[in-house]
Amino acid sequence: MLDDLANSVISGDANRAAEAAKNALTGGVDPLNAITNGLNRGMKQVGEDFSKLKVYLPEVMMAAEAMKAALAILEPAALKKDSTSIKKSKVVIATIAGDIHDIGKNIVSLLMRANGFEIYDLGRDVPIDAMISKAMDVNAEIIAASTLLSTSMPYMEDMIALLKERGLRGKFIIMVGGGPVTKEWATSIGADGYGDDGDEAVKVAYELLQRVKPN
Ligand code: B12
Repeated sequence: MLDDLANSVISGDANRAAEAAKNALTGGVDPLNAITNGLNRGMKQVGEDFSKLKVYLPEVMMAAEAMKAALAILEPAALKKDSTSIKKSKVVIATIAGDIHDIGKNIVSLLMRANGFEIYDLGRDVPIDAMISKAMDVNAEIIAASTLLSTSMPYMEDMIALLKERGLRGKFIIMVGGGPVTKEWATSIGADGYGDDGDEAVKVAYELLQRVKPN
């Protein structure tokens, strides 16, 4: 069933992906497992094929549509998990300015939500000022920024600079992630945390909430 999910993304077939997602749920596959070890695996393959010019942008777009169709079915099931025992910390998350990639960010949102965080997802191509304003409005503990484009990475650094300029840096935990972002780079720009995938994002967020207390 996990292979079927992966292959539906690779073939860019949204109907097949939705069907595979339904089958996974009725077959008792944990929805988060279906996302991580099924859909993500397929998209990783598409990314590799794209880099090797084995597939082109239209195929990637179809793969993205297939992934979204399956996620729409798996997401409600993933959120049914009981997470009431965890304190609801508020997270403002977005794909940062200039970048429209949102599949990874959506998965991070989903996993954090499934683990008890209260998520304010601002979408994609979001200006840094809008991220900061929302975090102030809802009194968030964490701002999480995603990007898959190296050309948008500097906005993460700009966001931290803007927070400092406004005397707000200590108020928020800043987490960054996405394809070209590395742990080393995150440290170099003064972010508090980095995660390689959705599971790590959740783990790091928990750790940071205990270690770095926003004031
Ligand atoms: C799907 C895809 C698209 C889709 C996006 C659909 C969508 N709605 O997201 C479409 C077709 C629209 C697209 C468009 C473009 N794309 Co594109 N795309 C990809 C592809 C194949 C897969 C990305 C993906 O969804 N991966 C699956 C998800 C699950 O993984 P992920 O995003 O990495 O997220 C995980 C982790 O990174 C982490 N994470 C992510 N965010 C965060 C945030 C935090 C806080 C934390 C802790 C963790 C975290 O957790 C996630 C879940 O596990 C990649 C190839 C690749 N190798 O990544 C190229 C890629 C990202 N694209 C690329 C490019 C260049 C583009 C375009 C500019 C192409 C063009 N010429 O128009 C445009 C973007 C235009 C723009 N202004 O944004 C390049 C980027 C190169 C770079 N480093 O700058 C890549 C790497 C392809 C390549 N090899 O050249 N793309």
